[in-house]
This record gives sequence, C-alpha cells and structure tokens, in this order.
Amino acid sequence: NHDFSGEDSHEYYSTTLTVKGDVRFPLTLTVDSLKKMRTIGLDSFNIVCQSGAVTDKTVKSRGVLLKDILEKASIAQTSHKDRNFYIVAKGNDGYMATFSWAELFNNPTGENTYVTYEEDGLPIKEKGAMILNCTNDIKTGPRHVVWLSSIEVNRVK
Ligand SMILES: Nc1nc2c(c(=O)[nH]1)N[C@H]1C(S)=C(S)[C@@H](COP(=O)(O)O)O[C@H]1N2
Ligand SMILES: [Mo]
Repeated sequence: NHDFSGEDSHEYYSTTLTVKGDVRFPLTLTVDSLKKMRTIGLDSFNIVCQSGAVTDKTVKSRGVLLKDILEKASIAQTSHKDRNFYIVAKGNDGYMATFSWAELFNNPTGENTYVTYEEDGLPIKEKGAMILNCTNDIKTGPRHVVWLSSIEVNRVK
C-alpha cells in the first residue's frame, strides 16, 4: 500500500488531467473544468485489492462520468464500425488502468466509471486532485487510479 500522507504537496500530485490520443479535441482539464460539466454524487464504497483485501472505504464523493469527458474530447471514429478503441487512465506515478470503447459506451460500466474530484464536499488531497473510479468492478482497487493525470485513447491496431 501507499503512503498518501504527503497530501497536495505529494510528488505525484497533479492538478491537471490531459485527454489525448485518438481524439478530435485534446483537453487539459482541471477540477474547475470538471465542475462545469454534469456532476454526479457517489455513495461510499470499498476499495478492494485484487488480493481481496479491503484497503480503504471512500466517503461520499462527486465526479464526472469518464464517458462524458470522452464525448467532450470526441473519439476520432472514422466510421460506424470504427469502434475498437482502448482507453488508458494513468496516474502521475505511472500506474495504469484500461477500459474499452464497448464497456464505456455500450455497457452499464459506462454509467459507473467516474473521475471524482471531491470527497465530503471538499477537494481531494491525499490521493491527488482527481481519481478514476469504476464502482461496478468486482475488485474496485485495480481501476481506482489515484493521482490521475492522463486519459489516452488508442485505436486497436
Ligand atoms: N496511481 C496509483 N493508483 C493506484 C495504485 C498505485 O500504485 N498508483 N495502486 C492500486 C492498487 S493495487 C490498489 S489495491 C488500490 C488501493 O487503493 P488505496 O490505497 O486507496 O486503498 O489503488 C490502486 N491505484
Ligand atoms: Mo491492489
């Protein structure tokens, strides 16, 4: 597990989230830009490691759907059948989690994958300004990306 005690001075802390790769409109988002989008409240949930260990329990948080962020950036689909993309969310320490176009845009997972920026009504500190969370994963730990700093869209080749 991690020492998140450095709070917002932590070496991995990032105040911006870049959205890049196969998109029409690359973005650099901040907490303020997320607040201008459609925001959704999340109930508390457990963070469960791949090992099964419960490593944390979140408090009530607020975020934006990853899908809404990708719609704003506009994935550069060239045709109806051009939908084999993978989306990599990366933390400032290099940690990564991967999503597919189909699970975000054609599956309930899309309604359960958020970039959160607020906990108990306050800015997130210990784990970065923004965190990626997928609340319907069986083990929520692997795709709980703290110190979130980039989202990259890639076409499968
Ligand atoms: N940026 C980043 N996010 C990360 C990790 C990491 O090393 N770096 N570890 C992951 C793992 S393996 C788990 S189980 C959970 C643990 O989250 P917690 O320490 O907040 O309970 O965070 C995940 N997110
Ligand atoms: Mo883990």
